[in-house]
Amino acid sequence: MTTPLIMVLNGPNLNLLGQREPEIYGTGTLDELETLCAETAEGLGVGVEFRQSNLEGELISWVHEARGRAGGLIINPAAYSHTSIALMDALLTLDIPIIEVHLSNIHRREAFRQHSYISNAADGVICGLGFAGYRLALIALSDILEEDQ
Ligand code: CA2
Repeated sequence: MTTPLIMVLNGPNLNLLGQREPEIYGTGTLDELETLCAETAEGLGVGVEFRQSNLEGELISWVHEARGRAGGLIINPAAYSHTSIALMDALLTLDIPIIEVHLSNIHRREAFRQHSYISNAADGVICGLGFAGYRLALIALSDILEEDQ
């Protein structure tokens, strides 16, 4: 039996984590978030690939790459959540479980953040729990993948 792979994709400006707006996004850095995901995945016995891009097209290409490679996908699309029909369409072509994660509670913020195109393509959505949201998404996907075996 091969170890299932979970891809974790992060959208624009998340490379700035820990450097700006700590009151909204916390003080942890993207590298620390990657370490948390790697340690969580190791404990769950799943593989993880963690990536960040500021480019919409690159995120879409990574979604295409997930087909046939990944057993599940976690995505924090950042501001593309609220704008990108193209990223939503790419995610809708996948037949693996998808969890959308936001560090902040987008429903308690500006009106323009309260709608996500990506939620149309996600099996689950976690928001407002900071880094813990990624850990919980990995646990949920690992449970789903185990049930599917
Ligand atoms: O809460 C989230 O995770 C968001 O996806 C973050 C996005 C925002 O556009 C979404 O509405 C909600 C913004 C990511 C920008 O990240 C920064 C991190 C540190 C400093 C500045 C921006």
